[in-house]
Amino acid sequence: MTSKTADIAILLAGKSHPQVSERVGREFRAIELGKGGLAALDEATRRAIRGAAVMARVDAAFVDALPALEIVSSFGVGYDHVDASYCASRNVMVTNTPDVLSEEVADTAVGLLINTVRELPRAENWLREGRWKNDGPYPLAPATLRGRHAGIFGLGRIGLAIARRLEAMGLAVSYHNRRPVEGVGYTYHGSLKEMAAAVDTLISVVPGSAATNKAVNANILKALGPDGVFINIGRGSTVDEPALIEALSTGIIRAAGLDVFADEPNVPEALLGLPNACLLPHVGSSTQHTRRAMADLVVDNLVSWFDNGTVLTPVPETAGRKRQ
Ligand code: A2R
Repeated sequence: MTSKTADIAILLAGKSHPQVSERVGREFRAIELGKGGLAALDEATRRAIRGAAVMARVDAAFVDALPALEIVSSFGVGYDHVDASYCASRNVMVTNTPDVLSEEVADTAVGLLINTVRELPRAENWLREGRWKNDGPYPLAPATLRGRHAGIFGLGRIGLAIARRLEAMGLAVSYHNRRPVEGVGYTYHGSLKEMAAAVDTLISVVPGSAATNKAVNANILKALGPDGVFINIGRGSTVDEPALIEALSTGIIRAAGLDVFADEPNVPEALLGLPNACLLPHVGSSTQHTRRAMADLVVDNLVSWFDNGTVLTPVPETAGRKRQ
């Protein structure tokens, strides 16, 4: 425990990575948020809390309940569970954990794409169920990655890591962001619909936000077309899930690979029943290696804030702010 920060009260909210709990406990005065939530903390404790390491929802009520709160250090690159605009309005710094997970998530995206197009999980089940021995070889996969054209919805840090992999695998790559990215050679589309119509493989890796909510809807899936493959590695909220189920059930698109869902961990029964849906339980960054790096960044942001008044990875809403 360092003498400088040992008295600073830091709230651990949500299911913390063990390395976050352990390091916060070592560097600060850690306060675990129990099942009773903030209401279960006594007033003196609530008033003492100056930082929060979170894997939980942070809304206006959360911020208002902690009058001395200076910083919310969130685990994960997506921070749609944190009301960052409200935090900014209350002068509360918000940080996330970008970059350290980009390559891992890109690996998962490519694995999910291959599994979806080439039906590898189904082929493995064929073997495990004894069907190779009894019924013969697994049927030839109707789809291939050869000749595919991928459209990346959200060519940011993770999107670029996915694009580099797909390029190396021989796929054509296009993208849609609100603005073109300088210095990349991939074809830019100013509208998602225009891109969906131009490609046959749509990969969503945009953050969850009001602007991206259900952006991948029936019209986009129709534009993607009957050979279309949809991969979601970003946020479940970016897709109209009933429209996706309809598109997969009726041949509007060929297949989907999903790592994220609208209401996790509740995956719609209709999706579970679809053979052309390849489903993962939100494992994009889930390796011990990468989760440790994310945990370290959560704590490093807190340490830096209370040491020198700046952070390593602020979210855009609070970038450039310093501790008063
Ligand atoms: O729109 P831009 O030029 O700000 O580009 C960002 C793009 N993006 C959008 N594109 C179209 N319509 C929107 N409404 C929209 N909002 C954002 O998504 C940018 O290129 C990309 C996000 O990239 P980064 O901020 O670098 O995030 P990173 O690290 O790639 O992670 C993406 C998401 C996370 O937020 C989690 O939800 C998930 O992947 O793990």
